[in-house]
Amino acid sequence: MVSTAPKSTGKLADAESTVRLTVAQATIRFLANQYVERDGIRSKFFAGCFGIFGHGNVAGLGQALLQDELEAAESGREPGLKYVLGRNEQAMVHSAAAYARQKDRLQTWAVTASVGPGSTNMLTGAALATINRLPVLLLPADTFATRVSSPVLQELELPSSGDVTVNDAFKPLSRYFDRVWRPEQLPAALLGAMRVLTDPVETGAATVSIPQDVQAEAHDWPESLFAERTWHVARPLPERSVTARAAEIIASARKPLIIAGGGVHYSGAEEALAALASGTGIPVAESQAGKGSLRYDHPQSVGAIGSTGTTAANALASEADVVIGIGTRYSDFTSASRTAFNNPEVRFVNINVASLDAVKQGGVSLVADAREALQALSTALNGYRVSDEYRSRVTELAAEWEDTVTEAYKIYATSDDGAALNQNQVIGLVNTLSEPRDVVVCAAGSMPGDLHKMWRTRDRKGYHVEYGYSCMGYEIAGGIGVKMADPDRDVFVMVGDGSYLMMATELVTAVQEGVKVIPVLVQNHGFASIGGLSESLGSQRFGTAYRYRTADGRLDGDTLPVDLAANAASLGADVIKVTTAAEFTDAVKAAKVADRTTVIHVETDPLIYAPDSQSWWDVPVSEVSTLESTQSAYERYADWKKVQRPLVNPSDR
Ligand SMILES: Cc1ncc(C[n+]2csc(CCOP(=O)(O)OP(=O)(O)O)c2C)c(N)n1
Ligand SMILES: [Mg+2]
Repeated sequence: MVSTAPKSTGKLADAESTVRLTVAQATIRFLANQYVERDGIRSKFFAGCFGIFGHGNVAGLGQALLQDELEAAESGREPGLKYVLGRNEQAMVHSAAAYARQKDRLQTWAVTASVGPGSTNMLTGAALATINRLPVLLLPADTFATRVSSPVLQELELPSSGDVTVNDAFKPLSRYFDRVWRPEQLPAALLGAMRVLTDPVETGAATVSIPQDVQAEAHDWPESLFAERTWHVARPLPERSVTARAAEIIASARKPLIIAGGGVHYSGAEEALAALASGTGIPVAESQAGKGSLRYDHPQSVGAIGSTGTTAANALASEADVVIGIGTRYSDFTSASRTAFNNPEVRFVNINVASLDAVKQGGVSLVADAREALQALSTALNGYRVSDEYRSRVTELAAEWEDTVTEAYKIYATSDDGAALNQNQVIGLVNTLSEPRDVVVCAAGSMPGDLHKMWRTRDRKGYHVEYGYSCMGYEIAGGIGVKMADPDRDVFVMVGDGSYLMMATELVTAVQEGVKVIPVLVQNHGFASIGGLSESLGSQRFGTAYRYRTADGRLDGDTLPVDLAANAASLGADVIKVTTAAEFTDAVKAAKVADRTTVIHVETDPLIYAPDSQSWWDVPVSEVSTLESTQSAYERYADWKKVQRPLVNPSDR
């Protein structure tokens, strides 16, 4: 419906045509017309809108999505925003974030939730997206702007303030937050959200909170609001003098080490990185988000670094005289809680599009797009090569770790005599039975660390472990996002029983949408990860196993008669229950040819761990205790604390 402003006199004569729509209808129409462009490639920014309706959005955004879908069907076009009904608001945000990651942040989803609990269920998802620097647009509904019938259902009603609602909790978790109290505020709010979502430095959760009455309110919008808009995703160039300084430091290095982070992927800098590594011989270690920056068998690849690193990367980090961070946040897992870099002369060169990360660890901050910076550095390094001796050491260390992994993956004859598999073997089987382009997804428990160490990544988008927030429950929802983003790949979702129990419900969404994922459900009756951590910290695995409470009041009775395979089947998935390696192999083959979501359920022993990475993670231990186990753990803790480096490296002073 187009109405034209009266053409009476003067300025009014030039007034733009307007369209009368509700705030919600205008929001959907605007979002459907947003595009991004990078390197000359343009694509729609929103793949669709996840949603769960309640009274806060059913008649506003819900009505607008319905109208969009019906109008599209009538005119034979795709809906502006495809609607997908999720099962849990947090999970929908995970799916959107995973989708964005798989698309290198060039496309994402909007997520609409009802007022109150529907909206606050998205808070965890918002934190995850912001921490992982992944764009998601959150559209929580809010209580009435007019407040005529306050207090309404699900209203916070603070005695100290009239304008605070539960949605204010999104503010610290969002890179952009606005509340649209009046229709006139909508264009600025949407443009603000788009600016942040498409900016590689700023990106994260963007939240536009729309009160339920405002969603349904009509307004005359200028037509230009709905014109196609293309947002350019920038590749900021490195400054020439800083590149020269960085190259000078690298060229002086005898034992340089690159740490590749998620920024390598988002910039699409893998080839530039491989060229630099091959040309110079500088070894490349990877953070969780950066894993897959190089193929695992690239001559300069030394695999994972840090607390869950390989012995190869950690040995090289310990000696390195120049560390070159590329697109890394230097989380505690990457720096082994600042115990990884032990050369007293170590210097840092940090390439990052975000100055926040570029200044970490001190040293030279090359604030730029990773691909651009790597290309500039390759030229500036002009023939620099590491010594043959260092090159051979890298090769040897990498080969040693590969042997360790081969051993951990090994299936012994006894494994096929009905003996249970251990988690290393499960990872090995999935790795060897999957195709190079298939994707492994995980987030929390013992598997992220084990995958970081041992997964042999063969494709740049083949490894997807969410480890900025390490959020239990992400796995299945995230797997759905990955599969929607990249339907040609099989998606293996590695999910522990603990994580599964937190958010298995998205299996229903996978079934509904015909999105096929392959969850590998590792049942070890509780928390192998936190159990092991607890033991190492002197807390004796207290409260980490799913067991009956016994007569003496402790949670250490028999394991519970819980059948997660039956649970998955009840949610509509196909399920294959396996014990042996042979059965596991058949199950993976069956799941790969199936066109439905197929869960592989396997029991493992929580007491068999991945090979040690000779590293540390700072988790404080009680300084005083009546328990001997805690006292000796504290002694070990205190020893590690002595190795921990202060915030700024000495060489940077
Ligand atoms: C939402 C959330 N709550 C708590 C934690 C802390 N935590 C990390 S791993 C873990 C246990 C995971 O259990 P499971 O999924 O069975 O994996 P396992 O440790 O057995 O490999 C817990 C409680 C978390 N990461 N996320
Ligand atoms: Mg478990």
